[in-house]
Amino acid sequence: MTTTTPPLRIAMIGTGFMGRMHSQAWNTAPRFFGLPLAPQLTLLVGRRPDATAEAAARWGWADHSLDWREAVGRDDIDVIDICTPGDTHEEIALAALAAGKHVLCEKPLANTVAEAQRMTAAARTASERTGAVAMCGFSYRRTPALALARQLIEEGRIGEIRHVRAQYLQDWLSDPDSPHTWRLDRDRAGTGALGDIGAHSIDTAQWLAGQRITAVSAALRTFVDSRPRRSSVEGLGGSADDASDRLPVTVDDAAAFTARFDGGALGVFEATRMATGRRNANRIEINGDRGSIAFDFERMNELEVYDAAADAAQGFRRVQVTEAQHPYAGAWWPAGHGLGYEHLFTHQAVDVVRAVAGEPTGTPGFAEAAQVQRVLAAVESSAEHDSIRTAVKPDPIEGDLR
Ligand code: SOE
Repeated sequence: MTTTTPPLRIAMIGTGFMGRMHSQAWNTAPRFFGLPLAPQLTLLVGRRPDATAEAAARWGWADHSLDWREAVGRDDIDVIDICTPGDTHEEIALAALAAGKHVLCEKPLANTVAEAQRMTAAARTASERTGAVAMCGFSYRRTPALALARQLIEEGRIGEIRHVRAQYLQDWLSDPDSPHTWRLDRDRAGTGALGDIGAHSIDTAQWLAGQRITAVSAALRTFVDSRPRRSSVEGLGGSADDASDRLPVTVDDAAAFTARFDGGALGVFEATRMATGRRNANRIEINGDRGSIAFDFERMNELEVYDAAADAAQGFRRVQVTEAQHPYAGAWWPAGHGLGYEHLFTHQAVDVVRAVAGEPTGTPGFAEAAQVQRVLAAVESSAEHDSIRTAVKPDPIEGDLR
């Protein structure tokens, strides 16, 4: 970036976990990557006056507001970055696209398929009319190890894909007195573990395999159906002052499903916030007829690779994805020094800037994210139909098993 690099003026809506993360990303991206446009943190929109002013000052936003419509209406804004709960995505995105802005929207794209479809249609119209970029923040695509996995699979290194095995395991709700959050409210979040983290697995699986999910068979479970009202500011986990003042949980705590892919692969998926000891284990393994890849975000700088022709005597090889030639890695530290969760969002900001400048980095777009939404809806529908009453059960046991 030089002083003559044209600006890309960002307004971000939301000051929670993702607001913090995206703020660091917009700040960091131009410092480490050569970018065709220079992101400018122009306007931060929050809900609480003091907290929003404080966040804007801390994270380097030039201005702040309590009304997202101000961001959409201002001529000095190019990109609207939506970091709010899912029930607000459609309204903000539609207004932003109609106003000729580029949009980056946090995942999942929406709370329902109908919303996602309207957002996709609006993105298509805006792209034709103004060249607007509309991307959804499936940030794990920007993990160097997963981007490398995608390259290897595209090169045919694991051959024809037979199995996709994806688990996204967290444990921040395993304590029944862990406080309530908007993420546990169906009206605000759409679904629970399914849409919040299972959506990442669905997106990653389809993107890596280059195949689409065409059928699912699912079970959803809510283990704790009420949680204490949170007295402090929004977050994940933590504690509540009064465990007896409880709000209902209206989403799933855990989801499990099998899936068929259009290229013939068989998938097994699991998403949970109840896997004690697993903080953020976003894992995927893909087996092809010539080899396999395996990844666990808790070891995010590594990719396990198995080549059936070369590695039969030793099993999986552990590739440290920290070399300059690996995706995104060359912009950072000397080999072996590793990256963290925040780098995914910096890479995402880099790809948004490049997409606005016309490079083919603007994926996933809204249409692709809406397809993930359809899979989420299919999982929910399957789980409803395959309830414990109607599920196929093994023949009852006669006598004991001794
Ligand atoms: C909470 O489950 C959460 O912050 C998700 O919302 C993110 O998408 C995931 O990357 C980490 O966990």
